[in-house]
Amino acid sequence: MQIRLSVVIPALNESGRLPPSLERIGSFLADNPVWLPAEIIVVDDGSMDGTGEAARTAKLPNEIDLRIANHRKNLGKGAAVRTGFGLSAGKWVLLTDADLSTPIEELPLLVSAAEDGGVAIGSRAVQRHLVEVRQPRHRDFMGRTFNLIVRTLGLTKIHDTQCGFKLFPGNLARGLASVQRLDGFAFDVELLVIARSWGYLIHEVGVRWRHIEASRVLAVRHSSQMLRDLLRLWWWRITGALPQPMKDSR
Ligand SMILES: Nc1nc2c(ncn2[C@@H]2O[C@H](COP(=O)(O)OP(=O)(O)O)[C@@H](O)[C@H]2O)c(=O)[nH]1
Ligand SMILES: [Mg+2]
Repeated sequence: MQIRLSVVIPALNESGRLPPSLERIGSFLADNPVWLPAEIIVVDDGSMDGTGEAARTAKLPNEIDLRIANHRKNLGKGAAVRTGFGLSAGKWVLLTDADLSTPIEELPLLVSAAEDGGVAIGSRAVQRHLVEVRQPRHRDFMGRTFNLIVRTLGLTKIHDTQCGFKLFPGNLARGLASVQRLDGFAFDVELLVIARSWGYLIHEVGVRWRHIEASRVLAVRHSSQMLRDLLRLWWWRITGALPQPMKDSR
């Protein structure tokens, strides 16, 4: 029977928060068996704290297959998502952060938005009152500036490309995995720009979200990498170097 849902979780040093998150996802899916059989793919991106082994301790229903991929060294969230999407087999692929800043219970909202075969992405910008715990001020500022640059470069009109809760048709996710190039945190923009250029609609959906401490994002290092990557993406776009649609991506 085809896997209905692949949940892809990029993980860096998540031995503490990952097992409870996996169990929460497991019990949500068990309560909503339309999603079964499902698989959860954890991509341990060169963690130093035994993230992969910790993930294996989570107790999950039998109809959920837990798969763990390892990068020997840290390659970045974009690279981890590429690995996870490439391994996925589901009709739908959900990308979620290990800390479940957006609770898994918001999945049905994305599903209804993606019913037309498009992509549905969680957003903190369309219904701001759904943000239960805001990010620290400097992160909020970084996020707004990043989005301003994304829009100024004409990459997309989406207001929040960076929320870690996105639902893709499975074939699209696998098509993206074979062409996506950015390894760092700007990969979300690249995925959305390519998907849009292949004709997929992108639906931005207000979801609940709460900031959870212990971020892996380093303000200076990651902002400069993200800026450089946005410029690369812009360049690929104006020079026609974005990937052509895959024949089987739809
Ligand atoms: N694979 C991988 N995942 C990462 C990396 N950095 C962050 N993550 C994951 O990306 C998700 C979001 O990270 P988090 O630190 O919560 O970011 P924040 O919520 O934006 O501050 C979590 O699942 C992290 O484990 C990385 O370098 N590689
Ligand atoms: Mg987080």
